[in-house]
Amino acid sequence: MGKSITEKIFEKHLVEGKLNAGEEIGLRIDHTLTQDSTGTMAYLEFEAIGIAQVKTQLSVSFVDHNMLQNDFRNADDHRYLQSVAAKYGIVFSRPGNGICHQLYLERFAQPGVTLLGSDSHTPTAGGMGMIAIGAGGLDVAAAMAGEPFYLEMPNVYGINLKGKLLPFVSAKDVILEVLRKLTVKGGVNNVLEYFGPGVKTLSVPERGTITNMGTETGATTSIFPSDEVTRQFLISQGRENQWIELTSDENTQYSKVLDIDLAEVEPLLAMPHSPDNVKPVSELEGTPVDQVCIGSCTNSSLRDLKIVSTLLKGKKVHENLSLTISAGSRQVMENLAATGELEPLIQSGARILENSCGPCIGIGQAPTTSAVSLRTFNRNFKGRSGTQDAKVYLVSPETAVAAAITGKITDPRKLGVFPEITMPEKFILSDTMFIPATTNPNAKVIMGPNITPLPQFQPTPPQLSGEVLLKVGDNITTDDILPGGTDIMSLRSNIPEISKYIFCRVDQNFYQRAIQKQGGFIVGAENYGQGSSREHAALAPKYIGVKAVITKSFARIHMANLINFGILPLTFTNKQDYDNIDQGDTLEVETNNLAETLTLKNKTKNTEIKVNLNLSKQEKEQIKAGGKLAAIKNKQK
Ligand code: MIC
Ligand code: SF4
Repeated sequence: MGKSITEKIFEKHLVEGKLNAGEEIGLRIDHTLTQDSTGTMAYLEFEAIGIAQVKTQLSVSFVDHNMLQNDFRNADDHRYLQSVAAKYGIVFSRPGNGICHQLYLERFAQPGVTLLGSDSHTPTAGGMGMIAIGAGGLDVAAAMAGEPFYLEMPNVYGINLKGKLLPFVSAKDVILEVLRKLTVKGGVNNVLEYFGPGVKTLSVPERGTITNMGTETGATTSIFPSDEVTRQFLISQGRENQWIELTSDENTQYSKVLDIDLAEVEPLLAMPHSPDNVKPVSELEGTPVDQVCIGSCTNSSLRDLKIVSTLLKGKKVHENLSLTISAGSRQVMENLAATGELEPLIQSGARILENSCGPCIGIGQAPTTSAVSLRTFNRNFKGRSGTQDAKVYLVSPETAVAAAITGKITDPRKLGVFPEITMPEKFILSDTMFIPATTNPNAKVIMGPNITPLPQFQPTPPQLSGEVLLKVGDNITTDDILPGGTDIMSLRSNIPEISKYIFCRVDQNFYQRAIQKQGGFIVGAENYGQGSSREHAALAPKYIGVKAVITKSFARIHMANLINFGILPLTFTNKQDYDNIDQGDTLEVETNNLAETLTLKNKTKNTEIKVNLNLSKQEKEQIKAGGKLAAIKNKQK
C-alpha cells in the first residue's frame, strides 16, 4: 500500500509508538514557533524546565498579537521575550515584522520538516509540505527542551482537488467549502492531506490559506505536497536549497476522501457566529456592511494584497463603511510598495494598520453596535471582534473588496474583468527585523512587574469533590472560556489577574462563585474548547480550583492543555447523562487508579454516572503529578 505525505514525514520523525490511527505516538520536533500572547508563558515554562539552550534545529519567537502599548505591560512582555531569545538560542522576530504564520511560511518553512507552534494556526506551514501542529505553550516548551511531542496518530483524510478556480474565486472559498462539508468538528483526529491534479494550480500562499483554516475543522493539521510550485516559491524567497519533492504514493489509501472540483467552487462566506455556517455570497447580496477588514494569518500574503490593490485601483471605499488592511509581514508591505501597489490602497481611503493580528483578535477596530463586519479572517466567534452584538462574516479578499466598494455584500464576480497579477520571481528580501539566534548564557532575562511567577500545583488527590460551577452547551470556544481583546490579553503573563476573567462573557459571576466554592467542576457538551490554543484557558481555571471538566467531547488542543495542568478531562460514557447533571449539583469522583471508566457520584441527585478518561501512560503521570511540568521535573530527579 502506498504512503501518504503525512505518513512519510511521521515515519522519519517517529521516536515512540506505531503509526496506527488512534495509538499514541511521539514525534521529534525540528522547529518551534511561539507568538507573544502564548509565548511569555511558554518561555516561563521553558525556563522552569531548566535547559541551557533550545535543543531544536530552529526556534523562533514572534511578536504579533499584543501590539498596542497602552501601558508598560505589553512592552515589558516584548522585552522579556527578546531577552529570553538572546539567552537560549532563539531567533527573535521584532514587533512590527509581521504575523507569525505568514513570516514563518516566507522565511523558515521547509518541506519534510516538523513544526510545533503555540498557536492553533501553526498548520499554515502545511502549505509548504511539512507537518506543522498547534499546541499549548507547555508542549512547545517541552519540544524546545528536546522532548518528543505526543499525540494520537490521526487518520489521514484525503482531499482530492481537480480543475482550476474560476475568476474571483480564491483559496478562502475552497476552505470555506471544506468547512461547509466537514463542519467545525469534522476534522477532529484527522490530518487533511490535499492531493490531485488541482493542487498545482494553487500557489504556496494560497495553499497556506487553506491549511491555515483547516484548523477550524478541528483537524490535527493540514498538508499539501511539495512540488514544482513549492520549489518556485522557495526560489523566490532565496531558499531553493531547502526544497525537496514530497508527494503521496499513487496507491495511497486515505481513511476518507473528499472530492472538490475547483471549477465548481463559488464565492462563499461564513455567517455569524461560526466558521462552518457557510453560504454562497450570492444568497446574502444586498446586506448593508459597516466594516471590512482585510488581513490576518489567513489572507495577508502578497498575492492577496496585490489582488486587493488591483481591484481597489481608482475606486473609493464606500462612505458608510470603514476598510482596514493589515499586511501579513513587512516583506509583503515592502514588495507592495516597490511595485506601486500600496498607493491604490492609500488612495482608496483604506485604513492601513500595523503588520499584525490586530482586529482578528479584538485588538482595536471593534465594529459599531450590531454592525455587519466582513473579514478575511478565520474565526467569527461571538464577541471576538470586541463588539458583543456585531455580526462577523468570513470572506475572501475578493468578496471583501466588492463590499468595500459597494457598501453591501456583493458577489465579487460582478466587479468586471478579473485582473492579472504578477508575482515577483524574487521577492525583495530584507530580514532586518529578525534578530538571529545566539546563545549567551550570561544574558540577563528582563522581567517587568506584570510578569508573575508560574503557579505551582499539588499532585492530584485520590478523590475530587465539589460543585458544578457552570454548565454550558456545544462548541464552547477558548474565546468563551478566556476572551481575547486588549485588556484581557495584556494579562497573559499574570495568571492571578487573568483568572478573574474566566467565562466573564458567559457568566459574570463565574469567578466569584468559583472562589467562594473553592473550585469545582465544569460541564460542557460537544467539541468543548474549540479554537485558540491558549493554555491560559486551562491554566487559569486550574489556578482557581477547577478539578475536572465533563463533556460529550473535547477539542484536541484544549484537552491536551487540561491534562498539561492536571485538570481531569472526562467524557460521558452515555451522552444523555449530560441532561442528568445541573449547575450547582455536588459531584464526587475517585481518582486513585485513573481507570478508563470512572464513576461520578451526583450527591445532590443521589445518582451515579459513568464517565470515560482516555489517558496515555504519560498523561496519567502528568495528572498524578499535578501537571506536565511537575511530571518533567519528576523525570529529571
Ligand atoms: C487566536 O487566533 O485565537 C490566537 C489569538 O492566535 C490564539 C492564540 C492565543 O490565544 O494567544 C490561537 O489561535 O491559538
Ligand atoms: Fe493572529 Fe488572528 Fe492568526 Fe490568531 S488567527 S494568529 S489572532 S491573525
